[in-house]
Amino acid sequence: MVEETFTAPTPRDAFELAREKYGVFSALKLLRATQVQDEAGHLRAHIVVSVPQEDYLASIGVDAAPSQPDVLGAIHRMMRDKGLPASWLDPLLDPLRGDSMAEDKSRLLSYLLEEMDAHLRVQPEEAQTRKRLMLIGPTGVGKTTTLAKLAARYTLDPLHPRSVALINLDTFRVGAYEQMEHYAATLGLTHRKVDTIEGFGTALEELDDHEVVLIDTAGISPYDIGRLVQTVELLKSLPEREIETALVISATAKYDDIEAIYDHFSFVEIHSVILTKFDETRRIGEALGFVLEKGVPISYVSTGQEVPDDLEPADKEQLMIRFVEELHV
Ligand SMILES: Nc1nc2c(ncn2[C@@H]2O[C@H](COP(=O)(O)OP(=O)(O)OP(=O)(O)O)[C@@H](O)[C@H]2O)c(=O)[nH]1
Ligand SMILES: [Mg+2]
Repeated sequence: MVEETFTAPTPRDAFELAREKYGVFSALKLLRATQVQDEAGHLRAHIVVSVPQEDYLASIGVDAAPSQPDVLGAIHRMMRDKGLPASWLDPLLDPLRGDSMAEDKSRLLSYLLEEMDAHLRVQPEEAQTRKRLMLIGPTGVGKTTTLAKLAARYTLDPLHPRSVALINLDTFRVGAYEQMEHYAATLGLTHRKVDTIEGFGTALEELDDHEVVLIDTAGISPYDIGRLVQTVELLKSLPEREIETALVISATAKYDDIEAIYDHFSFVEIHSVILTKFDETRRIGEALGFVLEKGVPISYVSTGQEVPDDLEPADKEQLMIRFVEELHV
């Protein structure tokens, strides 16, 4: 990496200058930004960026890679920039170095998109089956809202309306019971609050005649050990053969954070991922990259706060279209 300084009226303009010089594919990093006064007394922004060595050499006319421009590197950086992890990209791109395909941007792109399409998994919605579904995940991602949307979706399904009951394992947060009670009352559903392992088992037995039982849990922050221990005990007590778990993740989260959340919940088998807050990001690559890497299917996608409208079963084609659209932004 080489450090280079750019000066402009604002830090943003200065960074734009760097982008103009090196192109949007260059992995520029902002190191420092300071404000200085020029001779005429005007405030100017100085920024220092680090520039990849080969880009810097190319900018002063020294070709560090005499054979050809690094198309493969550019595609790698673009996909990284859109959120896909290097751990997924490298095994696909590294073997192509030296291959003629590595010089062809559109072939490389189609190859990666085909690989994504081939490996991205979605869980089809099965309208007629009995279901015991528990939503788990960090605080505030939209577990309870999604649960309410699912409850409405299953209850009001025009082809296969199902009897739905709700269980609330969130005994931690003030207002959690009321939030769920509100949704249960709106839809006319049975609703149980449970705070012990025995109570959980009893509630499941009593609700056995319902086709669908949706179970809400408390959001757990990775730093809340007490809550984690209690929730682990509850989850471990499950009759596992029957209860399906969906990990709820916000599509606005960064890859590393999603990974930390996933590891955090790794004590329980995760059957699918529900992605929320799709309306709040233009960068779904982080979330898609994560499910690709883990091979876990996406079951639903939440696209807003409206209950029950803003929820869709995951559709691979739609997800791919959205990702491709984001490549051009
Ligand atoms: N924009 C947007 N907001 C959402 C979406 N899903 C949920 N929300 C909002 O996110 C906030 C938190 O939603 P909850 O359903 O209470 O989240 P939770 O995961 O149950 O939260 P805890 O129980 O506190 O862990 C609410 O304001 C929801 O309306 C979504 O897809 N898009
Ligand atoms: Mg909740």
